[in-house]
Amino acid sequence: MRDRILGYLRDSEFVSGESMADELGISRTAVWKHVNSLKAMGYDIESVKNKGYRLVSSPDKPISEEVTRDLGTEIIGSEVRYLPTIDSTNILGKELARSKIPEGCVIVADEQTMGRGRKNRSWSSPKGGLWFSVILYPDLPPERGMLVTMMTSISVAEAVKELTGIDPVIKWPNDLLIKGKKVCGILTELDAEMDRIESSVIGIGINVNNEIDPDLADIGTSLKNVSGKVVSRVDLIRSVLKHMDENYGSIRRGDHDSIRSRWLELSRITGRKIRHTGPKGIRTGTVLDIDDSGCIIMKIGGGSERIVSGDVEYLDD
Ligand code: BT5
Repeated sequence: MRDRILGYLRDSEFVSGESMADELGISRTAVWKHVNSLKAMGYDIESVKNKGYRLVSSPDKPISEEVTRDLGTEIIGSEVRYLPTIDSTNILGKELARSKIPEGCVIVADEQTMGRGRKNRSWSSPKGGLWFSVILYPDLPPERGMLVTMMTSISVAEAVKELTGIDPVIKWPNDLLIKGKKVCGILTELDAEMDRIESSVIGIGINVNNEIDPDLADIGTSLKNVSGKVVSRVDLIRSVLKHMDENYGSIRRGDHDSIRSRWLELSRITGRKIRHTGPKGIRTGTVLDIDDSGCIIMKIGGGSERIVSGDVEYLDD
């Protein structure tokens, strides 16, 4: 009912409480209550005597009503659950994935109290940023799981470019950097059997208008810092979801190659000298390629090696 009232408000300059009550078959008091709950959600609605209600502005909050409006995606954003505060959107995402919520469900929060990075590192998630998780059930073997992270980093890079004109660089395996500083991190958590992925919860953290923790100022930045203006979080998440829907379509069609080549284009990693920290310790080498599973093929000494996990630093900036 509230959504329909919002629809009427969006469609015309002024709309009377009486006409909405008639069309919806509810009382004018019920209309008034719904208008008040929209106001409490952050919608600025004025009421003018003899004219009715007018929507002055919508909140830039990633609430379902704003994110899903005419989104036009096939899978991603099938449902959007917004919470003002949460421990971690990935924790709830994993619970919902276990209960087999329909694919494409998004959980988004204004702030996280226990935001996590890889290897249990913490992820600073204050108000003003975009912290969300997307649940997918990709028909892929576990060793191809990295493809969903790759298509996600491509999608965020495309959305950032669309909204700010800035081209972020993808850093293996999951970061987006602008001028060498991290603006987005991705944490993909897979639940897999031997031969197939059961579910994939893709956690995406984007520093949008939030303050960067002083301890992270040397390594992190926000879109507001780099663009010099406030960026709409609603527009940004909508754009990310649309790009993800398109790129996930490529994965579903079995077109893994277009993901790999787009990722290579946006990462410009080939030929770079890197220092890799992983299970075998710290080693340096040159990136020869990224394989179909998203692993780095690194030239080291006279041979080459496949890098599956760990952290990478560039040595030739
Ligand atoms: C990541 O881990 O980059 C994955 C971050 C994923 C965050 C999202 S938010 C929604 C969802 N829910 C969650 O709980 N998580 C996901 P990693 O590559 O391990 O990087 C972590 C490191 O980045 C930390 O150790 C810090 O050095 C740094 N860091 C922490 N918060 C940051 C921030 N807001 N911006 C830039 N760098 C940050």
